[in-house]
Amino acid sequence: MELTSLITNVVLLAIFGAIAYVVLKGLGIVGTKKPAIAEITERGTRRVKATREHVLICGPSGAGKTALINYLATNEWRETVSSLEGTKATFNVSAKVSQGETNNEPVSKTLKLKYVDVPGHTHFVEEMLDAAEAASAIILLVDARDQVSISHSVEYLYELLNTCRTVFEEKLPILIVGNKQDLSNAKKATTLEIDLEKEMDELKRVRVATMDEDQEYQGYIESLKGSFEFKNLSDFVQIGEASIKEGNVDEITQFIVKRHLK
Ligand SMILES: Nc1nc2c(ncn2[C@@H]2O[C@H](COP(=O)(O)OP(=O)(O)OP(=O)(O)O)[C@@H](O)[C@H]2O)c(=O)[nH]1
Ligand SMILES: [Mg+2]
Repeated sequence: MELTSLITNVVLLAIFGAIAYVVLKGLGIVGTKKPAIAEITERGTRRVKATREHVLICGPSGAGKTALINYLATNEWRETVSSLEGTKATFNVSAKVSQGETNNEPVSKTLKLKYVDVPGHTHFVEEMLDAAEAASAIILLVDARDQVSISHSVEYLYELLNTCRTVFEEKLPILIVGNKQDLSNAKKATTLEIDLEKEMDELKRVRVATMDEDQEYQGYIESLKGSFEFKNLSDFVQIGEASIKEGNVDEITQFIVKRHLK
């Protein structure tokens, strides 16, 4: 008799426990999994935990993004037209890199990686920021002989450093490339650097003046006290040169391979 009532009590307790768990789970009190990506939609307040599985190629329209992705994939130069949508592709990229401190002889390394090229039009900015937050490295292309392209590239850099909290806090490597060095009036990396710094200060002035007072998150550029200087970001932002047309992409391939070597 006693054994029967004990079993009955255990069964009743189990049923009660199960009902309580279902009710508490429904209320979100128990059993809720911590999301990998915080569910706050405001980009600046969100830090994205991503798998970092692609190299992002971004920058203003006409800078040479599609030309670069084609060249890296095929080793051949092809004329391109402005893209209407992004491109995703996986292919091998090789570069000669030095190994460690004891052996200075550069050796050739080949890595298979995924690449994403996001078109340089304003309606792709959100797509570009999503791709940037999940990237393992970022290549920001600029048409180095075009002042408009240089000004627009600063807007991209502003978004990457100021709006993408993940990019700045995780110091995702960024290579800014002054492309079209085969053209006589293309700016070299040193001149480009000075130009970009000046343009960034001007853009910061405008953006801070029009900033929303209730804005929760202040990005790197907005919270800068003095002038914008690349030397303060030298641990993850570099400036290089290329001529995709002439196959001069060594700085780009070295950047990619070095970044992904284990
Ligand atoms: N002279 C020269 N022209 C280049 C070079 N790289 C690209 N171009 C040309 O620049 C133009 C724009 O190149 P794209 O690769 O289509 O530019 P994009 O950045 O993909 O532009 P969107 O798709 O509009 O965002 C094309 O006419 C290319 O042939 C280069 O190194 N030298
Ligand atoms: Mg394109």
